[in-house]
Amino acid sequence: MEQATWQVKGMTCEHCVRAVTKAVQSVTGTADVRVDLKSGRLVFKYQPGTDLEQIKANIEDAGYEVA
Ligand SMILES: [Cu+2]
Repeated sequence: MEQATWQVKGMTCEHCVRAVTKAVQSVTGTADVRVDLKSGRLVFKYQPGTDLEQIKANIEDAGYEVA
C-alpha cells in the first residue's frame, strides 16, 4: 500500500474529524485513515489505482479544503 499525507483546512471539532475520516473511507482501496484535528493532517493508506481525486472531492463536498 501507498501512503498519503494531506493537509485539510476547516476542521474545528471531532465531528469534522469523523466527517473527513468517512469521506476518505468511503472510497474503495483506502485503509488506516488518521486525522489529526490540531494540525489538520490527514494520513491514509491506499492501494495502487485508488481514486485520489474522488477522495479529495468527497472531503470538499463535506465542506473542507484540501491544501
Ligand atoms: Cu466540527
